[in-house]
Amino acid sequence: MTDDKILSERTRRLQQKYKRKPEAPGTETDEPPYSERITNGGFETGDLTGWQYAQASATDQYSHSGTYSVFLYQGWIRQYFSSVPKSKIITFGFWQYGQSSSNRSILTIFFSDNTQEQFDIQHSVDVWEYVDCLPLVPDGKNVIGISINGGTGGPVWGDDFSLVANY
Ligand SMILES: [Ca+2]
Repeated sequence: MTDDKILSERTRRLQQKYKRKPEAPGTETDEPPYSERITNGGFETGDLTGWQYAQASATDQYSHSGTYSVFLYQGWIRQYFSSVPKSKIITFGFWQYGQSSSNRSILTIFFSDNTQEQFDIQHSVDVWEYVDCLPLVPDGKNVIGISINGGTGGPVWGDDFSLVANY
C-alpha cells in the first residue's frame, strides 16, 4: 500500500535522525537498535519545535530533566510520528507536574486506523509524576501520535515525552 510505503520511508528517515540509544530495560550486548520516535519531547530546544500547539509554551520555570518543560494552561500540544505497532514499543509515556489536585489534563493517543482514545489525567500536587501510556494502547494497534490538553483548573507542566521502539 502507498501509505505503508510512506510510513516506512518516514520510519527509515527518523531512524537515521535518531541514532541515540535510550536507557532501556535489559541493555545486553546485542540490543536491538532502539529509536526515539518523539521529536523534542524534553523541550530542550527552548521552544515547541516538533509540536503542534495552542496556548502552550516552553518554559524554564520547572523541568523534570534538562532545563525546559512545556507549560499548558487551557492549551494543548500534539505530535504525530511514524506508525509504531504496540508490540514494538519499549516505553511510551511522559512526565507531568501540577500544583492542584483539581487540575486535569486530557491525554489523547492516536492510532493508524484513524481511531483515538482519550484519558482523563489527574495531577498530584507539586511533584513530577510519570504517566505510562503503554498500558493504554490496545493490543494490535499502531500508535501514530499523542496529545495533551491541559490544564483545566490550573496550569500544568509536561516533560520528557518519549516513545522508544525496538527498531
Ligand atoms: Ca526538559
